[in-house]
Amino acid sequence: SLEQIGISVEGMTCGSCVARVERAVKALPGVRDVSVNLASERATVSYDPGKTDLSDIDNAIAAAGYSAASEE
Ligand code: 9UX
Repeated sequence: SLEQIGISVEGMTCGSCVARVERAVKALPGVRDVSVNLASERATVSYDPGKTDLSDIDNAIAAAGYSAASEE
């Protein structure tokens, strides 16, 4: 089953940053939907916890060059 989580993302300053974060998270297995908001500095992610861990999502955002802190 899918779970929806909010993630605080720091370091995004333009629309291309948003696209980079979305692309990085969408590439993970089990991720169904990603929505990133530049103004609120938040990502909302729907994913299958059986396929991807929350820490994998944080790590993917960090590897893309931004700072992520998921809020469960
Ligand atoms: Mo925009 Mo973001 O020129 O890493 S892509 S600042």
